[in-house]
Amino acid sequence: MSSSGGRKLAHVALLPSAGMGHLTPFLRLAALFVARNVQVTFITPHPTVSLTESQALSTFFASFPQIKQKQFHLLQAEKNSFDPFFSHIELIKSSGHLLPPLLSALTPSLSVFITDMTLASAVIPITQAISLPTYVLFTSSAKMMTLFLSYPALAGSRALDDLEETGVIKIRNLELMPKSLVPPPLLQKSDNFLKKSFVEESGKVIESSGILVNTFVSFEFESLGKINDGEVLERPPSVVAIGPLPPYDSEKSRLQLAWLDDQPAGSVLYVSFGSRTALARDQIRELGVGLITSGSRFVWVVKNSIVDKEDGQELEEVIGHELMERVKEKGLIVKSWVQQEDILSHPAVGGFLSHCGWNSVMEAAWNGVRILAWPQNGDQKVNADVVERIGLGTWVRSWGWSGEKLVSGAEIAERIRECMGNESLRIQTLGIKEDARKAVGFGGSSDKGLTELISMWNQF
Ligand code: UDP
Ligand code: G50
Repeated sequence: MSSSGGRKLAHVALLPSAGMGHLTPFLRLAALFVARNVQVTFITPHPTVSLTESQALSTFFASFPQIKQKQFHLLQAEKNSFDPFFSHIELIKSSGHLLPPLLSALTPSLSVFITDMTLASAVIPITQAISLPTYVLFTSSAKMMTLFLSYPALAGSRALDDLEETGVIKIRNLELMPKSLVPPPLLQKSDNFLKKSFVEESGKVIESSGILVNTFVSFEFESLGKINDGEVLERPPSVVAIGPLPPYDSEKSRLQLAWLDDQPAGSVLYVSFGSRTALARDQIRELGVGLITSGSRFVWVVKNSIVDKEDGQELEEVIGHELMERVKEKGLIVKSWVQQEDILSHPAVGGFLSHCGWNSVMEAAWNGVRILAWPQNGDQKVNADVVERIGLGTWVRSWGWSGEKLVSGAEIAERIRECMGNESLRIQTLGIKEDARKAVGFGGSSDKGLTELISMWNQF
């Protein structure tokens, strides 16, 4: 705690997990805290998986000199063939015993600790031992949280077995979601990272002081209600919606945008599958054909490998010379990190072909850009379902999970045309943008949630 003019101020430490999808919301939350005079220490697991993460950290600390950075040096990584982001999460967890000396050296002493839902089982026992109130930032949807919080009970019952594909997953007679939305590893009989993670982390998250979630009340009213009214768990930790976490200033680069500046308002489709999803080569090429045939203008971010450092191939090798030439006529194609916020906030951009990683969904809502959902893995179908129900976009369910089938260029083109030409969807998404801005604006639901938390922490 520190004092300023006799008033106590909270000192909060943040510990994010691996990958941009987890790091970005933590950075945005830290920036919000600074704007509200909360003292922030940001703990950075070192090394990071991707180059992008280390670059984002450098830019961030240069723009926020008032935030203290503490490097958390991880144990030596073992090389394995497992998903690099999941194996890094394991590494951060297994380095947990190195945290106590780092925390006890911080001055003034901490009022509150905030960590990611994927690290709860390693962090909470440590912070409990020093009586440090600990909150969890849940970086996916509240709908996903209903599944996460009930998973230990579901996995211990027969609720996940013997269900038809169309069957509905229920807990204590509450309908959660159809089985078809659930991340496939959670339904497998054999052990896997996600199952283990859901059981271990969920069991500890319920011992936290509370959960912050990057969503907003009007966007996920039903799921937030189910949790906070005790329908999912009898005594849940309090769940506070604080989103959409707004981008901070240094995220905006204003580079790469010359081409967009010359396009008519709302005419461009932005195509990206996030920071850690590479489509199969044949699917990348069908997507290219689809984009060209759709007749729409587009900005296409092609991702050829899961981790950026390992992607040495030239764009032309990935999509082929002929396609490359045709694509250039109508679009901008890149095979590098782009500032998504710059693109989504550009007036030329009207649509977003997205895998529905939750950050992307919140960013689309923030900017009022309609989504053509193409979920690939993990929590993305649950998120796509939220998008479709609230009217932020459309979803072709028959396209299936990643690798289930090859979706043809002709079909992709048709759906792009439908989405870009959908005037009622365009108007609806502008309404969602207004709701998003209201939620974080003065007196809005997310603003109030965060204000109440901070004033409580200032008393600690
Ligand atoms: N992102 C970006 N540029 C890219 C790819 C991704 O800025 O080229 C950002 C995107 O804006 C979002 C995050 O990286 O904030 C990705 O998180 P998301 O939850 O959408 O998906 P994930 O990458 O975790 O699958
Ligand atoms: C990433 C991924 C698959 C996946 C998820 C990812 C989620 C998000 C929720 O983020 O479902 C989640 C909560 C707790 C946890 C892990 C993930 O321990 O590749 O399903």
